[in-house]
Amino acid sequence: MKKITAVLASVLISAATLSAMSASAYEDDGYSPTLYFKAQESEDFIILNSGKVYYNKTAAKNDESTLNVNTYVRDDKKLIGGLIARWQTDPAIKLTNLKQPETLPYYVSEPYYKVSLTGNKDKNFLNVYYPQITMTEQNVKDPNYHFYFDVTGENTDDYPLASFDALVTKDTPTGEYSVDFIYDNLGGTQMLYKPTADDRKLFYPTEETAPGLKIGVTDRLLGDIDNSGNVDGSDATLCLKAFGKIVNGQSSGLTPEQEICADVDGNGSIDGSDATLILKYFSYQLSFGDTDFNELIKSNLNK
Ligand SMILES: [Ca+2]
Ligand SMILES: [Ca+2]
Repeated sequence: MKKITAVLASVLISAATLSAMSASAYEDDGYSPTLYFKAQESEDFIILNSGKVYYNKTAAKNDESTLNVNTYVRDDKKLIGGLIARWQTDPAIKLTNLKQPETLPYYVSEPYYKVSLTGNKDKNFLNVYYPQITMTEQNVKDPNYHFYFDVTGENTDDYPLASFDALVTKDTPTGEYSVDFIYDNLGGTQMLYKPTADDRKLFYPTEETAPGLKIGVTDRLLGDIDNSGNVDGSDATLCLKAFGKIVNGQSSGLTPEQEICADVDGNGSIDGSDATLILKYFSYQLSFGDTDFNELIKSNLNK
C-alpha cells in the first residue's frame, strides 16, 4: 500500500509542477471543492442541528454503539480528476468498516479507474483513493489520464465517497471528539482538479474546506444541565446563566459534562439559542407527552 501511496503522491506532485508551469493562463476565482462528513441517526446517537453527534453513555442501549458516517465531496463545478481523502480520530473512538457506496459519485472509465479503500488499524485512520491508478509508463505520459471521470450525482448528498463506522463505547471518556481529515501534503487529503481545460491544480483542503465531524460524549440527556433526569425550565436558566458569564468574558461555570449537554444545537458555543431550544423541548414535552429530543430536532419547531 505504501508503494501505491508514494507513486500516486509523486504523480500528483508532477501534476502540480505542470500547473505551476501554466499558472499564468489560470485565473483563480476562489473556487474549491469541499469534503464533509454526515452521520446517520441511530438508537444511541442524536444528530444535532449543526450536524454534530451527541452520545449519552448513561442512556446508551449498547455497550458499544455504532455510528454510521458517510464521507462526501462537493464539487459543484465538477472539476475533480482525482482525490485522496484520509481521516482519523482519537484512539478512544475506533474507525472501522470502510465501504464504497453502491452508487459511486463518479463516472467510472476503464481501464484507469479503480476505487481503493484502505486504513490503518493501529493509527486509526481510513483512506479513500479516487481513483487508485494503475501505473504504467504509458499512463504517466498520457496528459489526460487523471480526468477520465466526473461527478455523477446532481446532489452530492446522494452519492457518498465512502461510508464507515465510528465505534463509541460506555468506556469512552466524556469529552468533545472530532473525526478529522488529515491535512498534510505528503499523501494526506488532497484533490487534483482542472480549473481550465488545459490546466490542472492540486488542492489541499483545510479545516474550512474539509471540516471534521464533531462528537460530544457525555453522561446525561441532551439539555439536562443539572442532571435531574429531565429537561425543563431549570436547565434553561442554567444555560442562560452560563451564557451571561461567557458574555462577560468569564468561564461558563459549568463542568465539561454540562457544557457538552448545554450546547444543544452543537454549534460550539453556549448561548441564547440553546436556552430557547431547551424551553422549546420543555413545552414540546408538555404538549406531546414523554418524547425525546430527537423528535423535536426532526420537527419543524426546532429552528
Ligand atoms: Ca434537568
Ligand atoms: Ca450552541
